[in-house]
Amino acid sequence: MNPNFLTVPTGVFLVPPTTSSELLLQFSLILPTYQERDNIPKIVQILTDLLDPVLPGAYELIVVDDDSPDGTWQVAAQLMPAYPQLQVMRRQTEKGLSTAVIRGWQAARGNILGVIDADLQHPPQVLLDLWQEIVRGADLAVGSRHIEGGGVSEWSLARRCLSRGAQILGLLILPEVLGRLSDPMSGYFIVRRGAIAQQIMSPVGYKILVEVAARGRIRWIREVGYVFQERARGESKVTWKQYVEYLQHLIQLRCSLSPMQRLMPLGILGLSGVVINMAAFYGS
Ligand SMILES: Nc1nc2c(ncn2[C@@H]2O[C@H](COP(=O)(O)OP(=O)(O)OP(=O)(O)O)[C@@H](O)[C@H]2O)c(=O)[nH]1
Ligand SMILES: [Mg+2]
Repeated sequence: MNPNFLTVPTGVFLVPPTTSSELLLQFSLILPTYQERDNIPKIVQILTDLLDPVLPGAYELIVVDDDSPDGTWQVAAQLMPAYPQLQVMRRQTEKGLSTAVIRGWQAARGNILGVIDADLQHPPQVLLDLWQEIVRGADLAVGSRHIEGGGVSEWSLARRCLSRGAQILGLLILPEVLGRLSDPMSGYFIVRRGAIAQQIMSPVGYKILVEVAARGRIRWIREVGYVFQERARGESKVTWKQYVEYLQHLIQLRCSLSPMQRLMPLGILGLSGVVINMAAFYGS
């Protein structure tokens, strides 16, 4: 088997610590995929053109595909000879966006870990701005649709309401976590390995950022605005199931955060975050 073709055993979701001598790279970017065969060649090309000048030989792209029936993993694997920084993971026994990202990070060799959608809805060039924020010292750099420079392109009113409703629900259940982020629903971010290393992660569903912000040791967060693009190829996988899983995820986190955090769900930090976020809702 090609050594770049990864299989990671299932188990506890621990990201290895930074001190490992195997960590040779600066940056590992995960592209979770399901049924994205038409998007993969383009996004790999764009990301390579973007990152090669900034991090020559010091980064990797890891496609984590859940055995897509359209053969996304095969298409990605065929690209590997042309892109030495590309690795492909095919998962056959597990499914789910968040766990795919963590699987990718478990296999990653970079000190900085990131995630980007593979369907080109996250503008790739924003990655360099996120990277700059990490270079300046942030533990977590998040692409946000709800700050200056951010937005969504052609979302229906129903989808906007669902997205905002999900955010408000999250603020009510986990204010000390979601209050720190203007766009906790974002799936576009970079985090220092040290901030999540050896933290047990057990995300459910789509919202991996919520899991990282809740369980990571995140001191400094920076946000960069981005406009969520419309899909040009392939189909969305979002269904009602993701909203149910999101609620399940919030409750699971609420129950498992430390007793101190549990005692003050509406503590000063969280409450100020709620106020700021509510203000942002009505302002946007
Ligand atoms: N490995 C893996 N990737 C997934 C899974 N579900 C979605 N993805 C990928 O995660 C990214 C985001 O999924 P989308 O379905 O596009 O969700 P979205 O961008 O939030 O919503 P849309 O605007 O409706 O497309 C894409 O790259 C998907 O291919 C999954 O179960 N496993
Ligand atoms: Mg999408």
